Amino acid sequence: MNVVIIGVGAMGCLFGAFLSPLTPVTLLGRWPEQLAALAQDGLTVVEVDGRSSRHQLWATNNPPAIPPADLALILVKSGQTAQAAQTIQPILKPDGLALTLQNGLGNLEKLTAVLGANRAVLGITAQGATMLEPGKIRHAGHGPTHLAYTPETERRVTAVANLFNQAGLQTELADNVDSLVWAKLAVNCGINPLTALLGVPNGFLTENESAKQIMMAAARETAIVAQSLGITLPYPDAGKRALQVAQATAANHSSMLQDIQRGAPTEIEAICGAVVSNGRKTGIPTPINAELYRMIKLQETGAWKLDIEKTLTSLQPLVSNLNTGGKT
Ligand code: KPL
Repeated sequence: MNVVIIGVGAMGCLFGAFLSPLTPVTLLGRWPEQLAALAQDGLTVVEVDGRSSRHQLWATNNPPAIPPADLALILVKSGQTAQAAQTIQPILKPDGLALTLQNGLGNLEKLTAVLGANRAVLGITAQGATMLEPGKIRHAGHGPTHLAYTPETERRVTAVANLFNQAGLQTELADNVDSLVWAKLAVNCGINPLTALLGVPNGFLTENESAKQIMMAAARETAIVAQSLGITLPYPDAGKRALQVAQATAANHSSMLQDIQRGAPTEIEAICGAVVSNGRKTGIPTPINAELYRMIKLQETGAWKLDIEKTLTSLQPLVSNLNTGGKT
């Protein structure tokens, strides 16, 4: 199976490191320092316990250099998905699959619009990675990957799942896309904006009581919007699920924190923004997601300064309000 990975960030590199011993893999990306580091020294993956491994990866910024692909893994930021779909259109074989493992809502739709429903599929992954420096990542989160399939894609998605499992990436098939996407979304709404605003690793949200409550409330608010759309999440309590993921990825810097730290646009539109707009459609108030969205927008422009106490104090009343059903 010829694999192309779109995106040379931490997650693209992580999947490249797992898959490349088994099958030909090309990474496609534009970040010059990363491409240079990968070409010169390969990729170093540091595990949470300190062990590290080296991997030779082939990465390029030149789409025409890439052989026809059976599988395109989409691991760019959600704001770049439409562009990624255009880029892989001439590379992906007629019976190839483009698989999004990205955060947020709307990625599958963007791939489908360009590649067709027969070639666009979606998965979610509990794997987590942090970029340490060009050519070096920390593998900071372990957990299953779920791939959604339809009758048309089932055979090919099964082949992808088999490849991932052989590579050591625990993978299962799932037949309910919406449940999968919103399950991950609820976790991302809980963890990503708050860690970015506070400038802390995910584990902080399990240790600080106020941060923990805000994380759990944001995840639960997202689950209520999902429910209003008729979507059942695969776990009973989104707040507890966010807590478990924050524990399992304690050492990780969330992707949104990493974006803020390198001055890149965040995925806030596809995460809290999507929850707020869906809540509006079904008449569900989303004060916590709306406030996290507003603060991240300010932080992106440099107008929100890092201040743990101030951030927690301004978010906490929204949680208390939610817990008392709006009655204070
Ligand atoms: O998906 C993630 C992210 O950082 O985007 C989590 C699960 C929160 C792990 O950090």
